[in-house]
This record gives sequence, C-alpha cells and structure tokens, in this order.
Amino acid sequence: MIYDIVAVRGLQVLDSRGNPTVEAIVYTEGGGCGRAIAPAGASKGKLEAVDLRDGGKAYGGMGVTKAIESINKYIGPAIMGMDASRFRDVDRKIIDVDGTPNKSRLGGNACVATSLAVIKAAADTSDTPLFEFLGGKRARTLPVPLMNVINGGAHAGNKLSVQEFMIVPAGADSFSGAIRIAVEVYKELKKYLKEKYGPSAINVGDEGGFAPPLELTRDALNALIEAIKRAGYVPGSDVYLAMDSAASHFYRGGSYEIDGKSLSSGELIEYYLQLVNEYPLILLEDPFAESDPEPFKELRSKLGGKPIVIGDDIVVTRKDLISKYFESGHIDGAIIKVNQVGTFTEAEESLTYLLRRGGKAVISHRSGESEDTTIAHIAVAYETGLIKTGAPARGERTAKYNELLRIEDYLGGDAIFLGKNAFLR
Ligand code: 2PG
Ligand code: MG
Repeated sequence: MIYDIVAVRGLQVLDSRGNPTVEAIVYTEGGGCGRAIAPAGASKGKLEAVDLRDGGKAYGGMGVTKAIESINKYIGPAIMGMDASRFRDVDRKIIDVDGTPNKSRLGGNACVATSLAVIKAAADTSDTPLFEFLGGKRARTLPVPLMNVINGGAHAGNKLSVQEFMIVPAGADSFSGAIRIAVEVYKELKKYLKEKYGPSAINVGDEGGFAPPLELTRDALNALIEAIKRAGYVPGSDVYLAMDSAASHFYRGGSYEIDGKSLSSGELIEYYLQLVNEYPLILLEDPFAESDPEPFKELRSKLGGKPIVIGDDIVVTRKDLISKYFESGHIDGAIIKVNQVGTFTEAEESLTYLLRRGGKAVISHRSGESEDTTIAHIAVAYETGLIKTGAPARGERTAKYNELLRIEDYLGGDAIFLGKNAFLR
C-alpha cells in the first residue's frame, strides 16, 4: 500500500538557540517523505514529556544522539510497514514502545519528531497540503496570531517578571491583514523603545520580541499601547493585548515576586483585575503557578470571559489535566504544544476535547524552535482560530507566519478569519 512506512531515520540538527535537536525523516511506499524537527521549551511545566539529552562534554551536554538512536533502533523498526495515513495507530505504537508516562525512555524529542514526520509523510504521499490532509476541505479558518513582542521572564535577560507581552491584531479582517498590522506595530515599538530606553533596548529575546531593560509589567503594557497608537491603530479594537505570565517562574515560597513586590494569590488576582481595567487584555496565560491552581478559578469567574484564561504549564497539553481544569472552571482553554505530550495523537485528543466543548485551543510554538512549519497546518486543520508563534521576526517565527500566508493564498476567497470572535467564550 502506498502509505506503508518503508524507512525512518533520525538526524541531529540545530534549534533556534543553537542547541542540537532531533529531525525525523519518514518515507512511504508511495514515495512520500515527511521531515519534522522537535522544538524545545525554556520555561517548562513539570509534567511535560522529557527530552533525551546526551550529557557529557559535546554541545555542553545538549547533544541528542541518544534520541536519534531511539528513532533508528526502536521507533523506526516498530513502525516499519505501518500505514502512515493511520497515524493514530502509529502513535499508539510509539507510546507502547516507550512505555513510560512521560516519554522518558525513548525521549519526547524522538517521539514528537517521528510522530509529526509520519503525518507529513502521509500528507505528502497523498499530495495534499498537511492542513487539508488532517482537516479535509472544510478546514478554511486561519488563526488569529498572538505575537510576543516584548520578552521577559525566562526568555530574556531583563527584570520583567511576566514572560510574554503579546499583541493580538484581532481587528483585522484577514490573516494577511493581521500580519500587516502586527509588523507595523512591531516597527513602531522598536522606534519607541530605542527612543525611550536607548539602543540596547531593541535587542531581541528568544521569540523575536524585544527584551528592553524594563522592570514593571505596566511599563511593557504602556509601550505596547504607545506603539499601537503610533502605528495608527486603535488599542482595544484593531489590536488587543495578551500576556503569558508563566507565573511558576516568579512563584517563590508561596508568593508571587512581581514588579518589586511580593504578592499573595489573592493580591495577584486583584492586580490582574486592575490591569484588565486599564488595558485591552484579551487573553491571560498561566496567570498563576502550576503548583497553585486554585486562584485560576477565582480569577476566571471574576473576569467572566474578558479576558479568557488559558493554561499552559498547569496542563502541559495533557487531556487528563485539561479536562480536569476545564470542567472545574479553572480555565477557558489551553495552549497546545505537541512536544509537551510527545505525540501528535495525544495533542489532537486534547485540542478536540476542548473544541467540542466550546473551549479554546491555542496552537503554540516553543521558545526553542526551527524552520519546521507543522503547527501552522495544525492550527488551520482543526480551525482552532488561535496560534501563538512569536514576534513577526526571526526566521523560525516567520516560518510559521509565512506558511500561514501561503495557506491563506492557497485558499483564496474561501479563507476565513474570525478576528475577535475567536476569543468569545
Ligand atoms: C510558553 C512557551 C512558548 P517555552 O511558555 O508558552 O512561548 O515558552 O517554550 O519556553 O515553554
Ligand atoms: Mg506559556
């Protein structure tokens, strides 16, 4: 059969931070080929799938030859001859061969690269774009991009506690229109930061956003508002704001170290409510630490959907955790990162769980990325309406946006863009 897997190989390549990472290459009987590269997080949830790293001297211990060996010696032989178009069966096989709850035997990096290479090989075999292979002809919705343009936390060398300050050009009427707005705001932000804080303020962080020497959350939000206005757009109708606090990283000894203060959960809730009053925030990600889930629920109920509350580290794309916190009203939805769970099928189960119940699924990159564009296709295939993949700068970020521009072009007049409706509860 044309979809039968006939060869599987792993290759060590580099990610956007210059760390080794895993590329998997899968070939099918029908001449199809899929390649996929594992990304890597810096601010990881504790329950994420575990990557295999070599340790030792080479590459500062970050080498992935053991993960490559997992592909060549174990995963490859196990999935050889299987039908790539039945990718859920292939993923079950990978999960079985690994046999651990967190992919620690084969390595999450080996599993995710192979799993994604399989769907790409299947799509290639049928000569269909990946989004259409997965989503069929009804998949026509381009996502609203959440673009991280000021980097803090674990992604930058400044003192901002909050990790990501995002602009959300949801007032656009198309994906390409959203990209135009975002680029114009990004350029104005660059000028403004340079004017106000000097030339070193426009150095960029891991996700292509600027990493200015700011200390306060409000300073970053004010800079975004200023840039939106200078670009000629209206904050809160053309462009909204979003934040990924990644709050686990400033939670110490039971309190939140933010903006020079030490806040209790209750005080942090009040602080977010003030910020929501002052700024057009449309989405809050990980506002509290993964080890402190309770305040998610109180904040979410006080916000009433404006903005929506999204979990990342607290749920790490796992369906059991997503369903638990979604059903109990802690979150409106989740960040979906395939490498947090290690196979495409597990991520698919999580995102379809949410979408079928009116929840939000934000398809997301990692801070360590590559030229791989698979997540762009996943966002369109499942019509999640939302994607988070960094600033409109740095090749590994623009690779995803460029792929979405190609998909929009391919769909022509059939393309749909939900704009701010993508955020409605
Ligand atoms: C996050 C991500 C991506 P990292 O926290 O949402 O922006 O960061 O990949 O470092 O976990
Ligand atoms: Mg996050």
